[in-house]
Amino acid sequence: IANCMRGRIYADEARINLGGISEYAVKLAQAKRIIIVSCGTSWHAGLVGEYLIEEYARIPVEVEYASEFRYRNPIISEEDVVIAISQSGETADTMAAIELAKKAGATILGICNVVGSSIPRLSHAGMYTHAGPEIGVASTKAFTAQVTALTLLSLYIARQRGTLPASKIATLLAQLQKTPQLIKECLKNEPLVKQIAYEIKDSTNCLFLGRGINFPVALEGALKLKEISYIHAEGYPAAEMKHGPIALIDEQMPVVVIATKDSSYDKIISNIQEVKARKGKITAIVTEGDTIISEIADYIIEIPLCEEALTPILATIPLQLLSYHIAVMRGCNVDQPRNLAKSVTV
Ligand code: F1P
Repeated sequence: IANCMRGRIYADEARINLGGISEYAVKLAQAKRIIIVSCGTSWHAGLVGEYLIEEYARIPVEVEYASEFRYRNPIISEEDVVIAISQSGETADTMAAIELAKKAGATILGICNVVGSSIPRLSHAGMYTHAGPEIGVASTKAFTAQVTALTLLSLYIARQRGTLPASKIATLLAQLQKTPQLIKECLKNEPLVKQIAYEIKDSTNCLFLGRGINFPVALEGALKLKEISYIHAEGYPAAEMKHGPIALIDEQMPVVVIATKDSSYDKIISNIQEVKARKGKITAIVTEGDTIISEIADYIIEIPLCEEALTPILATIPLQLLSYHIAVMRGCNVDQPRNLAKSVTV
């Protein structure tokens, strides 16, 4: 995980233990469906989780905004497993969604950061992300820790169900253990990120694009910028651009693209070219050594080469740093953004 706020930028390890869910291993492996409920940044982590669980464990996943889910009449069965994700463990919408699912007989697993908070107590079992306290209001290291927890969970279920070769699981776990080191590498780019922040800081809008597992990272990049710098930002799946947002692109529009070397790479290059043709200012998060995108983009930020499943953890770091520096340059209080509460308990 990386702490990216309040002038305290450092890499650390989140110690995540799956022991707490072992009692529910069979239930999880046999689940007909997994429903993830959460809000804000935690919802974005849930979207990464959807990709990972469906890809590796082959169980259908739905990711719901708890704030919507709680007010409709969702179809929930006893065979569903509901995963509630929350940094604070106190978010009222997420708690209400849990109560609803519990009444319908679903099994509830919590993924929370604050030990002893309400959501773990409402859940049947769960895991703590142990990312340490979020000093500021906006969630940063909790996000990378949540994604790490969901990566572990997807591999855990895949192992129970036999949906992924043991060798692939071993490769991913070995790489996961190296992420603190890889995150340190990402943090070395901070001076460059600061320069790019300077170029973007006076913009009124910003677009974030990603595909596949990195689409939720684009959403999170946009949310962080909105939350702490008050620049209007949108996250979009890059392939959706042609269905509307492309109309917004001109020389005034900064576009941040997650363009790492993964299964979406070729397609994202053509999306970047579409932006370039309309004079959008492109910042691309790329895999180190990339030579193709550096020819097209205005700025590139490299992250280390890693398995596709781990790119969300690494690609998030420069985006968090970017919004942090933009917010500081605009004179915003990064710890206490206006109108935002650390945990939304109403
Ligand atoms: C959810 C959340 C945060 C956001 C802000 C408001 O909180 O939307 O992601 O940064 O603090 O609440 P949580 O359920 O993850 O604690």
